[in-house]
Amino acid sequence: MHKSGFVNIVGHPNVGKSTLINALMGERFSIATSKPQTTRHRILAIFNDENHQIVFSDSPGIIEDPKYKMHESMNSFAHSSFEDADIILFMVDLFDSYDEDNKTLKRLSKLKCPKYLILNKMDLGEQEKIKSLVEEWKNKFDFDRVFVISAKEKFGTSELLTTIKEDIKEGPAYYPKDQSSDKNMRFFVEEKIREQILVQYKKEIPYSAEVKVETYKESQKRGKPFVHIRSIIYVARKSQKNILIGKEGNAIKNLGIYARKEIERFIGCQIHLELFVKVKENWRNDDRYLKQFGYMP
Ligand SMILES: Nc1nc2c(ncn2[C@@H]2O[C@H](COP(=O)(O)OP(=O)(O)OP(=O)(O)O)[C@@H](O)[C@H]2O)c(=O)[nH]1
Ligand SMILES: [Mg+2]
Repeated sequence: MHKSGFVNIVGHPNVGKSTLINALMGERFSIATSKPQTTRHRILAIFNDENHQIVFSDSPGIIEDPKYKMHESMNSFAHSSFEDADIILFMVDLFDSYDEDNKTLKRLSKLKCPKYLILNKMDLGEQEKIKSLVEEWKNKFDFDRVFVISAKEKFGTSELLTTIKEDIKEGPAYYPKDQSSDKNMRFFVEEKIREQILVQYKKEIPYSAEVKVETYKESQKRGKPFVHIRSIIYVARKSQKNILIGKEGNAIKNLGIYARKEIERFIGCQIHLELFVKVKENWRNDDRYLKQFGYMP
């Protein structure tokens, strides 16, 4: 018997949704950093084994006070994940508190599909404290299943995967069994570069930057696969371009070194990475750019 299902992970920014996707998939698929609003798109990660196909969906955390049109698009990706799930995983940081009238929880309570509460970051607390917090969560909110995990330490994640496999219904594979995402390699390259921008730059730089791959050319070098990648980093102001490039180009050189390593690991071959920076004033409110960058249809 073959089973399949759509399993959507939702939750506030920075709770560990992308880290969980990576733990379940067994590879660094969706970028995850210590900064909130790391994920900007809806990304499908497709888990396949002989008898199962689980289509996991990662999405941005809902932004309570959207400041740009880009935020509204991110929120629409987040909202869409509430609508098409066979199972919903609502993830929270175990140590955060939620009111009974929390908007997301209210919305979840109206959904018909099975709902799991995923209490994450259990590695950060004492056993006794965790026990009482879990009891509090269980008493306050009604979920079909509750898991206490550490996505980062991969604690409890294989049990979660086993339960999902049990709960999904008999059904066909929706995607070819060798496909692992709805996104292409260019997208993942852009994400790896953006991840390094999030890691290496402070304040508004990561939030003002967008990455687009212009050229992705596969070839051979000394009999081995080789990819040449040319990529543009867009920022919203001239001053941000200067910061991104840094004194004598040192900052962007460093960005390139780390991004190249991550991309090579992901693609599994050597690459040559060229990075350019362009200013597109206020792109986060500009429909043309939002379309070009995949935030709008
Ligand atoms: N200590 C600890 N940290 C965790 C755990 N899971 C995730 N994190 C950290 O929490 C931060 C946010 O993780 P992400 O996976 O990017 O969170 P997210 O929910 O996808 O965030 P957005 O994409 O911004 O909505 C990162 O620094 C992770 O390393 C965990 O189980 N324990
Ligand atoms: Mg994320």
